Amino acid sequence: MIYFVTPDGCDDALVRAALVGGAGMIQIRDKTATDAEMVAQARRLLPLCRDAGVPLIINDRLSVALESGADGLHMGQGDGDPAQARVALGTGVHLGLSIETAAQLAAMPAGAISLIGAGPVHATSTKPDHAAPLGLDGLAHLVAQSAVPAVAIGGVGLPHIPALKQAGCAGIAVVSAIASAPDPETATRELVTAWRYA
Ligand code: TZP
Ligand code: MG
Repeated sequence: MIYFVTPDGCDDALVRAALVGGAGMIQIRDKTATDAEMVAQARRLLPLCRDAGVPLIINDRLSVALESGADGLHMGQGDGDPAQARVALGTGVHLGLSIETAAQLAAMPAGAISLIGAGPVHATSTKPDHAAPLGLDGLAHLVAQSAVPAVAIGGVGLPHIPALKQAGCAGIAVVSAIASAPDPETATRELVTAWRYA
């Protein structure tokens, strides 16, 4: 599964291209938008995502996830208590959590979490404050320990797909492999095809 995570200030056309290209999940991640802007963007994108049968997830902001009616929330390690977020979201709503180390995985309230974003696999300029890269071996080790499905994130793209699928990942989460591609729709389609046949 190819999970498109938006860059800051993402316009709707880029999300549309990822959907048309076959992305299986979308996350609105925008460190520059106001809550109101994120709610408005989520409300515009929800009908497109629903048509495509693709969950729309909000990064970091529980209140935005609740107010917009999005399909779920993705939390980082500094974004509060996932168990409390689970109570607020209710059962059956997607809740993702970023996992950077084995200690974080061990401390995770696994029953509250639908999916982990494990990484960064590689260094990436998309998230300047990222944790130490795990490398493919570190990532594979984390995924093997995880009780919940994992997507790999951080500096990943087409060349890494075979190893990441082999490691047991449920998919890859990407920003620049789609957002910085000359043709984001085609780039998404190539990732989807590569994942399918890896
Ligand atoms: N979390 C860990 S690395 C990262 C996030 C949000 C950024 C991933 O961006 P890219 O461009 O796919 O490396
Ligand atoms: Mg966060």
